[in-house]
Amino acid sequence: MNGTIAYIGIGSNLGEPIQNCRKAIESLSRSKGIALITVSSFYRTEPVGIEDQALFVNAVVEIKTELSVHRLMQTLMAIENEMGRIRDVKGGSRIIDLDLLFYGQQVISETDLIVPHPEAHRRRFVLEPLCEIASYFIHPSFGVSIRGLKDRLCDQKVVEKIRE
Ligand code: PH2
Ligand code: MG
Ligand code: MG
Repeated sequence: MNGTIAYIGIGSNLGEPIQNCRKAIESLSRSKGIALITVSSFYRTEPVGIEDQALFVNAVVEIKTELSVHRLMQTLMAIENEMGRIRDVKGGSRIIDLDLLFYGQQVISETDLIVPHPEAHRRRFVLEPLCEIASYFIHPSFGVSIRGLKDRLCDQKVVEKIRE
């Protein structure tokens, strides 16, 4: 498949978070115009932002996609909705969260679409799994590798690989 390499952040802290993440990855792999390339380990992570909520399970996947960035976003949201995602409290508990972290080297700043994800470089729960599968990837806004960003992180929240 020709297409663009993209990275998707996956998170869940409701119900069965590991199962939810697996199910979302399965749905991604079945989606038209998306080829799954690599899946990181799963990580148990302390909540960032609203701290009084359950621990998250987070992972990152690398895909290759023929979809435009807007179509890809629609696909991610459709999977979230199919899995019963309820959008109430911003940053609150969720059955599944699929965030577009990077879409090739594109930098997009529209009212409803910001890529790279504006928080990606500040979050250990993103950079630890991402570094596992794409340490060499260059953040298009900063010109720094994922490894470089991870080494400079201020976020001291616990991010622990789940041994399966
Ligand atoms: N997602 C958030 C807010 N806080 N914390 C962790 N550990 N993992 C997440 O995926 C997460 C979060 C908003 O999307
Ligand atoms: Mg998110
Ligand atoms: Mg999200």
